[in-house]
Amino acid sequence: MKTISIIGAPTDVGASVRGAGMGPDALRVAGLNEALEARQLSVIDHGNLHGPANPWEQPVNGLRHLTQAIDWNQAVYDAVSEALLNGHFPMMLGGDHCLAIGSISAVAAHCRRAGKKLRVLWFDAHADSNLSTISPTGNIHGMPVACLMGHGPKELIAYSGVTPAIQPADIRLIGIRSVDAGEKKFIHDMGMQVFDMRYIDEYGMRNVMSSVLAGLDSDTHLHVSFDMDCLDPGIAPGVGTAVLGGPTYREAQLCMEMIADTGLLASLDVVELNPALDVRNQTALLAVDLIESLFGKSTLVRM
Ligand code: 6HN
Ligand code: MN
Ligand code: MN
Ligand code: MN
Repeated sequence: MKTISIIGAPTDVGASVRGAGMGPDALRVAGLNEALEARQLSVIDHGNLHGPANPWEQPVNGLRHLTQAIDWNQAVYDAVSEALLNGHFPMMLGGDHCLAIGSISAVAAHCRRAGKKLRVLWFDAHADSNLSTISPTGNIHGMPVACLMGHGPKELIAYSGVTPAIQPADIRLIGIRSVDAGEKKFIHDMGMQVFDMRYIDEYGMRNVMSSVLAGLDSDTHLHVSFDMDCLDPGIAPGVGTAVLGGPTYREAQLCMEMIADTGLLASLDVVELNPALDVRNQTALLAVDLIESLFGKSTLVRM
């Protein structure tokens, strides 16, 4: 039986809007653990990690709350590493998206140890590929993709001792519709594969998912980093940086179902849920619904 290690990381130090720190408990209140158990998974909920409070300061040298982000990501890195060493499936509940630096750094180190290939699917309205020199906000949740590829403050890019943690070819960005000018250039310079909303409109989600899942084999560790603001705000209002024009409910379900079909999913981040902006916890309930599909629940009738 697969064991899921639930790791809560209740902080919003990387975000522009307060509230994402309440994400882990909102997901529990929405029935996450019970839903996983109903999928015949064994669940160990490690509770919430501890870290520095949000001092709510202005950016310094283009980075806001750097020391706090370093500490939180160290805690996430350690917890995700331990789960992987124990043979468990780490599920990191954010918290804002800067925490994926620690989470994916741990996953990448595990892949190097185990001789596995890594594929990261980054679902987001944003590209999260900012640098301190080009970011319009200085918020570190806008920078994790760049940090993971070795572009960022030294303490944030070297958790495993190996920099960069991942290569541009290891990651696919999906659902993107809000990219800053400097980010666009960085994405092109790095040669990253981005499946933006225009691409999804033109080719359809099925083709997009076929492309992002192409080339996987039994030696691949598949990691999903799911920013709840990827979804259309009409169905997911509980996020701090909502952008119109995201995937519909069914498009999102199809993503999850096609990932489940691979049988390769081995770690997950669920981030940017902001209960302070949610309506009757509906965004958390939607997250749990999508996670059930990620673990094989399906509306499929045909055999
Ligand atoms: N997220 N591109 C904007 C910034 O401030 O860098 C927004 C980033 C949002 C990040 O939602 O994880
Ligand atoms: Mn443990
Ligand atoms: Mn994000
Ligand atoms: Mn986002």
